[in-house]
Amino acid sequence: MIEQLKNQFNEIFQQNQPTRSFFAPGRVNLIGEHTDYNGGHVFPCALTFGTYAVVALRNDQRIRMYSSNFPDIGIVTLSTEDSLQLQKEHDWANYPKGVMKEFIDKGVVINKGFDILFYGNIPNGAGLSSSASIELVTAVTIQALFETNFNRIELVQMSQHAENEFIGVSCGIMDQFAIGMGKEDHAILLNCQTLDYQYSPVVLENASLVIANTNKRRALADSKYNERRSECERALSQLQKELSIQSLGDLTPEQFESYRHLIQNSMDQKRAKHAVYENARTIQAVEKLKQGDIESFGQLMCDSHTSLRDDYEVTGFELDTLVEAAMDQDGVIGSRMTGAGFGGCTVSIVANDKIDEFINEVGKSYTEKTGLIADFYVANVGDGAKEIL
Ligand code: NG1
Ligand code: MG
Repeated sequence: MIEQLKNQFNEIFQQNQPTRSFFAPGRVNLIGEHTDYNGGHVFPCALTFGTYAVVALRNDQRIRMYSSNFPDIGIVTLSTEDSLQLQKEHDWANYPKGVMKEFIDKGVVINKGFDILFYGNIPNGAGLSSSASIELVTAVTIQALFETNFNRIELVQMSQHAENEFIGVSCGIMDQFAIGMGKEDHAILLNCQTLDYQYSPVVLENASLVIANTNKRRALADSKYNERRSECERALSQLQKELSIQSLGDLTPEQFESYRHLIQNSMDQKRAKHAVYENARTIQAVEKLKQGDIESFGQLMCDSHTSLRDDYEVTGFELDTLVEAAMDQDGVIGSRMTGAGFGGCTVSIVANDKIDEFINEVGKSYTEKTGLIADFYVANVGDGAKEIL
């Protein structure tokens, strides 16, 4: 893969300086959905597919960027001299530009040009975080090229800040954290309020994680995402009239039940209920996984989906159809939507000897009901962003 990308690099940029190569994975969230911006816990893991960057310094001040995924856009050129007024022009290039701007804003002097080629093999816009993946691969590349010393969590926060400010998506920190801090064969239990975290081995006995892409575009994702955030903020501020809490993640389900009457709007109440219960479910699920109780972990995944469907209302026909079809199969231990919702992917735990049947049967039933074709990936849990040596 890397050899191929290096050849393409030489072809596109017509230069033969020694290159360095970097990789940042995509991620899948196992449980803890729409809890990150509510100060709760999430439990994501890094994947083995993601975004590659091949880069070489130049002897002048030009920065040239190319994505193999968007050949029609061609080479995007900027100069180190105008990099403070990074223009938002080319869609994909905004991600690396936004991250570069974070370095510049922290006082890093980008005084040498470079050529960089990106290639990503994550399905785009599917809730597997292609955006955070290109952000983090840029962050580790710039750190290496300009010999800066930000720690991992700083790189994660700079990437999230780039997405918030430069791209304009007010996401929580889950994606960048999972991708920046990922560890092979482990998922990360992250407290999104304190950033305390612990790695937990993903040991599924004779089963695997299977990701299914609805191939339904997440058209509503951004507007509804922001709407859910506001609903939760409103609920929180009404609870804060009697409770000294910082976020919905501070409440147990029992406390929530005693105070939910403070939330005036019944819709806001349902959103807050999801956030509080989902946070509790996530902590419980990780306990079960540690005890080797995969069945209970799977049940909690299903409960998470139900709550996202009925209380948070972010699933939709396609995601619900995939999860229902999955749970009708033999050897399926749990299944839920993953990511923001409204389309995108599901993640299921499937017994290894049932995976072929799962892909055939779930795929068939999904197409019958929706007219769409789902893609399936058996996921391996990989490392976080790194240089490929
Ligand atoms: P996706 O849509 O999967 O990238 C989004 C947010 C996360 C988190 C989840 C819901 C972005 C970039 N990320 O994930 O921070 O809030 O939804 O749990 O929007
Ligand atoms: Mg994204």
